[in-house]
Formats: sequence, structure tokens, C-alpha cells
Amino acid sequence: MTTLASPLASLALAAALAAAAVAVAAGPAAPLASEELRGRLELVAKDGKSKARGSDPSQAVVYFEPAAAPAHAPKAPESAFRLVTRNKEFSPHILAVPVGSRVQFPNQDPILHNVFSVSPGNAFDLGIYRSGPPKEKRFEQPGLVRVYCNVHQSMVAYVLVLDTTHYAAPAGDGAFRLTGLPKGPGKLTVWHEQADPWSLELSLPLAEDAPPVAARLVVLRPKLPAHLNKTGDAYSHSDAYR
Ligand SMILES: [Cu+2]
Repeated sequence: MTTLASPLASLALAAALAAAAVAVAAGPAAPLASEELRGRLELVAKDGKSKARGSDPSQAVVYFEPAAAPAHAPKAPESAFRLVTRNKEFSPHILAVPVGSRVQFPNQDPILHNVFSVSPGNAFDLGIYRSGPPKEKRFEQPGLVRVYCNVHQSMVAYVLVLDTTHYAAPAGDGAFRLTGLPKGPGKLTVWHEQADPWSLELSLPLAEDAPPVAARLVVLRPKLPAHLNKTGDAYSHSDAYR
């Protein structure tokens, strides 16, 4: 009796094993995120040829947005980023964060500041404050946040809120490298405060013999953009809270 049933049983077992093997192969294991992208950013003057003087490639942000949503959406880090006010400047001047991140704004000056932004989706106003426990803001919308001080017109910072965790700053010579990227199509973008964003659709991995990505951005704007205060008025000529 058992000898009759055994060929069927072993067939069933083989089928079950095959199904299990397929299930493992297509299971929830994270896709390999080991791709790399190298390139170089060049900042050129308005003539499109000569090097832009006084514009710093290391102040750019390079980021990659995969076309397909990841199986597990990347989370913003639990700990807050910091954007300090010191010597009447913001430090760092450029801060890239994943969407949902908290940013603290500690005042390390002996004077008062009033950090604010009117950028759509991420507007905020921290009010006038001294040193002490830092005020903070959570950035919920992807996009560029222009951060100013309502007291000091010359204070400017940018928070670039990204829908990706794949970002980096170029080196001083413009060379950049993103690692740990997922395979497949996506969009590479280079952002710099003085230029229009540059982007390129590509699919990873690139061909073995592909040259490094060359991003050429034309510097169109001055470093200190004209801007109004938080109520939409011009700044007064004297700093009231020196
Ligand atoms: Cu200020």
C-alpha cells in the first residue's frame, strides 16, 4: 500500500519544495542596494564656458530618487538635525534632510535671532529667541526651504527636504559619489543655490564603460538673494537687535 502511494507523495513533496524555493526567491528580502554613481559638478559663468568665480561646488546637493517606491519606505532619522546661528550666520549654510526630519535651530550668539521661512509647505516662524534650549521644526513636505532671520537680512540658509535618503555633497573640486543605491531606473538631481536644478534620468547599474556623470550648472543668481522679512516688508537699515 505504502509503496503505491510513495511516488505520489514524493511528487507532492517536490512540488512543495519548488514552491518554497520560489517563495524564498520572491520573498520580502531587501533588494541589493549596492549600486554606485560617480560624477562631477561644474559650475560655469553665464557665458556657459568660463568657470564661475566664487561659487563653491561643495555647497551643492546631489541626490538620487529611485523611480520605484522602495518596499520599506525610508524613515527620517529619529535624532534631529542642527542648523546653528553663530556670528550672525547659519551653519551649515546648506542642509539636506529626508522628508519628515526634525531640525533644531540653536542660537549660539549672544544676540537675538528670529529664524523663519515663508516657503510653501514648510513655512515656520520661531519668534525672537536667545541661546538656550533650541527651537525646532519638522519638515513634512519635500521641497526647498529658504531660511532667513527676521532681524538680520544677510542671514540665509537652505534646507533641502528630499523624498529620498540617497544624497551627498560634492567635494571642493565638484567630484561626487553616491553609494548604496538600488538597481533600476531613477532620477539624479544636482541642486545649487545659485543655479537652476540639473537632472538626468538613468538606470542603475550604468554600463561598465560609462563615463562619470557630468553635471554642468550655469550660475544665474547672486549668493545673497533679495528677500523680504517675515511680514513681507523690506528690512529696515538698522539691525534692531545687535
Ligand atoms: Cu539674526
